[in-house]
Amino acid sequence: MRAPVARLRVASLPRRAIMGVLNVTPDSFSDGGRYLDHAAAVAHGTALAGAGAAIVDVGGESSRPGAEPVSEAEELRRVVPVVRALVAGAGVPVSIDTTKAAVARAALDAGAAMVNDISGGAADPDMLPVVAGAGAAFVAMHMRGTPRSMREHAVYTDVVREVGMELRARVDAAIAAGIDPASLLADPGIGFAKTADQSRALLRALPRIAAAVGVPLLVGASRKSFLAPLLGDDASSEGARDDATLATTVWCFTNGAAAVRVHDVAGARRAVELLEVLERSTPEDRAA
Ligand code: PMM
Repeated sequence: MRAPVARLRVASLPRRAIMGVLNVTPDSFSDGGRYLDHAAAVAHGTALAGAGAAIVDVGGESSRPGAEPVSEAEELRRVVPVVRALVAGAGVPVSIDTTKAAVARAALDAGAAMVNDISGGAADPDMLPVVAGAGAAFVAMHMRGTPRSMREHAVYTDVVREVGMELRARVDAAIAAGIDPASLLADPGIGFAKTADQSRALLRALPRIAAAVGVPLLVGASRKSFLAPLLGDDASSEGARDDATLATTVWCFTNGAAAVRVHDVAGARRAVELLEVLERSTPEDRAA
């Protein structure tokens, strides 16, 4: 058994933290297949940390709409060696993106400091106790159904109010299970059981959602399909989606989000630095 990981508190992350995405999958919608190879995955995770990610988020199961589930054995095989290598060498905390308690436990044993669960701990009854027992940080994301079925569940009367209440229930469950509230992030789950319009409504209402859930927000809008209708002919270009993602990053951070989950960490880092320069501008700078 490893020594317990140092407890990761949200307050110890940089203000406006960037979580870098590392999908060790053949089929994730944007980077599927690129990092299935162990060496490529570790190199990319290390590069994300070097580019300014405060956390590297390793996932072994695609959550694209309609995605086929992956067996526990296969998910463990994909992610655990990568987590172990990044914990040893990346120099930043590693998060495990999974809905399976056994995968979370193995990744925590390999040194991960955070569990990012797109079901908010609802998919596996052992998840919240495993995270609490390890003293790990937790991201509770909002989703309805599963990635296979979630499109059917994108029916809301008031999406902002309902997502806020349902996410609050997941946060309460995490705290009731013993997870330290200071180590919790909540995520409205852009694109998960949400139409493009609903995803945009949630982004517009981030301060209301933050107030409803009571813990800092992480937002994952990177390269998601709700951006496509805004991109015209460029919709399928990764560069165009990254440009659009940057706009969402700036939006999230100027609307109170604590963290964003993105593929293009270098771009997000530059945007955060510029925001901070602008905030530090003196009245004279502004008058010039
Ligand atoms: N999106 C994806 C996967 N995991 N986790 C959180 N907390 N928030 C998200 O929005 C989120 C996630 C799907 O995107 P990917 O295939 O690019 O990883």
